[in-house]
This record gives sequence, structure tokens and C-alpha cells, in this order.
Amino acid sequence: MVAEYDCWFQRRDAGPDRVGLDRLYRGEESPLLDHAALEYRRGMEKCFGIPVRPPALTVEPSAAEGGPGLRLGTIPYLNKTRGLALTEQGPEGFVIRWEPGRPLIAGQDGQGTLYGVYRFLSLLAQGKLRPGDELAETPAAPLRMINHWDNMDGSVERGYAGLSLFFKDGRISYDRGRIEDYARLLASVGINRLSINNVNVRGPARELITEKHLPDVAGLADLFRPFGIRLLLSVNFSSPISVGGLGTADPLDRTAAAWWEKQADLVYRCIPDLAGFLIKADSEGEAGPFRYGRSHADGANMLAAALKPHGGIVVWRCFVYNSAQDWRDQSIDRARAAYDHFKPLDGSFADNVLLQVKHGPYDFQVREPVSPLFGALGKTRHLMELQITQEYTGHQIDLCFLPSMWADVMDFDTPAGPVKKLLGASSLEGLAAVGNVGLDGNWTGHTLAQANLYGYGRLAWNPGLGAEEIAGEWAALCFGPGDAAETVKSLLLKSYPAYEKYNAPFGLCFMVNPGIHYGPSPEGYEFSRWGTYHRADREAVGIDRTSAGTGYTEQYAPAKAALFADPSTCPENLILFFHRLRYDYRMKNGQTLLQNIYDTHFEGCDEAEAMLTLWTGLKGRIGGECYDSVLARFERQIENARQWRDVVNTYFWRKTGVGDLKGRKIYD
Ligand code: GCW
Repeated sequence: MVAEYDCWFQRRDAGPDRVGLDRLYRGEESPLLDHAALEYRRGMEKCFGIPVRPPALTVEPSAAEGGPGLRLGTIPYLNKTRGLALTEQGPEGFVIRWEPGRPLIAGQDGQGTLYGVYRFLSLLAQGKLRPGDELAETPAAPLRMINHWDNMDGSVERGYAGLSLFFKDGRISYDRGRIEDYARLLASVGINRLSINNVNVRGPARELITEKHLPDVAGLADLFRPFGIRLLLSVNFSSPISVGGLGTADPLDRTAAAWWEKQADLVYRCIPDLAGFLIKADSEGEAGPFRYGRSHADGANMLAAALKPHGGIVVWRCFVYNSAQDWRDQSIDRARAAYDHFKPLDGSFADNVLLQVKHGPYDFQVREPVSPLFGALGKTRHLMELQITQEYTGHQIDLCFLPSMWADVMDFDTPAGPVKKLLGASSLEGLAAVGNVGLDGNWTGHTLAQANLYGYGRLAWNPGLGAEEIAGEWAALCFGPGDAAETVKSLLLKSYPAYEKYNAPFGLCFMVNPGIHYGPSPEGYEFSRWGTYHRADREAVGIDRTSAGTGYTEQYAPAKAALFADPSTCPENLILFFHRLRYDYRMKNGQTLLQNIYDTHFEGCDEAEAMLTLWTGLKGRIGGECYDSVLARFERQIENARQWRDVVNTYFWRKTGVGDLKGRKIYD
């Protein structure tokens, strides 16, 4: 019986043999170790019904303490005091060694010990850990962040799971227990940074860095700290004017810089371990250095100077493009924007600035190429931004398991190697992702969308994990043991391909309803200012982004540029992102482009219907609450999939006057 609120900490009917697990010995005293011990005890009781006796404050052997029990401590401490010769790990890493009756969880540091505890519990719950086992892990990259787009009125921009966990009526307001449960979910998959407010910093949110709200932010930081999670605040570039009452926010103006310094001093007096500021500047109407004729390096470095004495970082987003474009003007290509703006600045940012680059050149579409900035920012610390909240991928109404998409991103080859190898081993220092939770009882609206939060954390920890592995873990934790978990795993794995098929075809993007971004509207963005056009006419569709067109392909290293520039080598799932093709263009399967568009839309919809059938097979086996809530989502998904299928197919039928070879119903 699945308890939706508990996510991947479900109560199991049968637990492990409790010998060695129900008694805890621990090493040195530190807040994180205290917490690791607490989390171990809580997890054993909650998931396996095994009460654990409070820890003895030592792991030194003695007559009383030499018996069965789990040892918890840091590697350096245990090696020194017990001569254990445990292999040192990287920061936040851990070793698990299970000598029968005497399991050991040893972190490289306190945080690593906490992560080791969660991993121990998770593996135990999946039935993957037994006496005799030994393993060691270190996270690939140091920064593993979630960005909330929460507003202070309690709404969540692009949120599909209820109101904000943090804000209400213009102030910080939360349920303590809920925050602790959220912190546990995040820490258990390795998340260590959290920005709490929307990058569009409007109204009262600008005052989060003032006396008015800082004590409340500090209270929230106190709740996340034991879980090893440090907060960031999103700030607005023009705050020196709107909050400080100055006449300018020019980054090269001393009064503006001094205002930020004063504000940073204040912020760090209240929250000494705040991780830093996150900022969206010169983007979609937000102010930025361009307003003063300055560069993004000028802007970021000014903030960086203010945070530097406090050890804080500036996370500076690269989502900078012309959002007031004239659709008539074919000389601008939004896809080029991030690279055009930021590549020339590589090497000119302060050492506590990290650029945050969206994974694709557009905006979290169901299929985009990986941004050419990855592998090209050799001299600038940076992060890759993903989106867990399903803005363009079905609003947590449609099932869409995003690790399938992200695994493709991780495998993408940059000139410096695949993204997954760059993470943590280059100036790409981690991942950030827009969160997908809210106050809904099941956290994510669609219960199965919890898998996206889980999967993001796992991937940020180990970018080499495949979608299948992640889906299997999550399904086992939430629906296992037994074959219900297998069904859920297969549903997750079917979901992204199905969604992609009934959405915009072959990398075309933005056929979505404007504003809301759910449901089809093939020309919704065609004549707007947002720069996302496909320019379909009666003969062809797509944008030529080769050197003969907008030149976007040239932003990639030569081999990749050549691959994308030639329709015969360009991956077909992106072919309309890079090329303008006639509808009678022959795809690799020998059929025309148009026929492929029809086929994928019929197939995607059929696959969505098949997912519902699979789900109904679980009736009576997983608990009514979860069954019903997910069933209701699948029913809505099918409506959406049908709408996508019919609108997109009719759109192209009307453009071309060429019907479906297989004679299926396409509406006039
Ligand atoms: O995709 C767009 C979203 C906006 C968002 C923006 C961004 C926070 O539609 O809602 O604003 O991206 O990433 O800044």
C-alpha cells in the first residue's frame, strides 16, 4: 500500500534481519554526525519497523560495546582511532562496509556520513544490500542544486503541485514538519543547495535581503542546515534602486556596488553559511547590466565582490536573448543567444561566479540539442540548468519521466568529452534544476512525477546512471518488492518517448499553447515576440540553422557542427531543429517527413492509451489512494495526447493537402 506523501521512504512489510542494525555506535561529535545518527534511527523505524537504541557516543571497542551494531563516523576519524584503513573518498563521499553483525557507514566528512546513511537505507529497502557487501561512492560534482520559482504570494511560477512550501501572503510562512520532510527527500538523493525564491524577483521578494525578512530566511536555513543543504537567494539587479533608493544600479557605479556590499554584510550576519545569490539579468524584462551599457561580466563581478568576503558565490543565469523579437525578422536566431552573449566573456568572470546555462539553446523543450556552451567555457565556472517541473512536458498531468531526456544530455559529446565526464572534472561544477514540488499532499501533483525529483538528485550525484537504472530504483523503493514495481518502471520508461511523439515533432519545438505551455497550438508562437518560430508553409517546415541559414551549427566544434549541418547525419529526433525540410523529404525509414509526423503522432497517442491500460492492471495491488490519483492523471493525459495528435496532424494536413498513407482519421 503506497503512502504518497512518504515518497521513497515507504514502510516495508518485510524488513532485513535486525542483527547488527538495531544498535548504533558512533564516532566523533558534530552536528552532521548527530543528524546522520538521527536519520539512521528514524529511517530504520519508519521503513522497516526496527527501533534502534540511541547511539553510544563512541565507536571505541570495549567490553560493553564490542557486540553487534552499526558503526557510524567519518573515515579520517575511524582510520585514526580504530586503524580501519578505510579508503579515503572525495568530499561528501562515503564507504559502506557490512561485516556480519557489524555494518559500518563512514563518510569522508559529516555530510558524506549522512549520505552514506541514506544510501544504506535505500539499498536495504531495494533488497540490494547484504552482510558481506562493501561499496564506496563520491558525488561526481560538488554543486547539486534545486531552484524554486516560488513567489511570496504563495504561487509558484510553472508550479503544478500546489502552493509554495516557503511563502504565503507576502512573507515567509511554512510548516516546520513539511520543510524537514522536504529537506530529507532532497538530502537523501544528494541535493546540497537550494534557492528558495523565483528568479523573477518581484514585489516583496526584493526585500528578502533586508532586515524585514532575513530573520525568517535564517529560520528556514536552520531547518535545512542539518541536512547539509545551504540556501541561496534570488536577487534583482535593480534592487539598489527599488530597495536601496539609489538613482542607479550601474555595476560600475561605486554607490551601487557599495549598496550590494552593505546588503551582503547584512545578509551574512543573519545567515553566515548562505551559499550565495542567484540572478536572472537582462532576461525576459528583468533588469541587467545591458541597461547601463555594461557587460555581464561587469554585472556578475560587482555582485561577486560583495559576496567574496563572506565566501558566497554568484550564480549568474545565461538565459539572455531578445524576447522582443519581430517575427518578420529572420536575421535573429534565439538559439544562438546564450553562446553569442557568453562565449566571448569566457575567462572574464570573478572566481566566485558560476554561470548557469540551460541545457539546451531554447527553453526546456521536449527535445533540444545540448547547448554549445558546454565544453566551450574552459575558463569559467559553470552549472547546467535542467527543469524538473514539467513546464513543457505535461504539467505533471501527463507522465513524462525526465531522466530519459537527461540521460541523453549527459551522453552528449562536447569537444572536451561527454557532459557526464565533464561534471565535476572541469569548470562544469554541477547541476541546477527547477524544482517540481508544492504543498500538494503527494508533493508533485502526479505521484509518479516524484520519480523526476528522485532521478534528478541521483543523476546529479552520478551522471553515469542510466534512465533504466534510476527508474528501477525509484519503482522498487516506492512500489516494491513485487511485480507492481516492474510495471511502474516500464511505465516510466515508456513515458518520455510517448510524450515526445505526440508533442512537436523531430525537434521542432514550441507548438504549445502560449503562456500556459500545456496542450497544442501549432502557430501559438509563430507571430509573437519570443523568437521561437518554425515557419511552416505549404511546402516545408523548420529553420535552417546551418551556415547557409542562421549559422547556429557553427557554434559547435567542427565535427559536431558538420554532423548537425548535414541532414543525412543529423540525428532525426533533432532534424527540424537544424533544418528546413520539404514535407516530401525522405527520412531514414524511407517514408516522407510528413508521413513520419503523422505516424509519430498516432503512435504517441496509442502509447499513452496503452500506459493507462497498464496502470489499470495494478488495480487492487498498490492501495486505492495512489491508484485513483494516478488513474485520474492518465485519463487527462489521454485527452491531451489526443488533442496533440489531432491538432498537429490536422495542421499539417491543411498545410499540405497530403493525407495519411495508412488512411487513419485526420480531421479536416
Ligand atoms: O521558460 C521560461 C518560463 C518562465 C521562466 C523563464 C526562466 C522564471 O516560461 O516562466 O521564468 O523561462 O527560465 O527564467
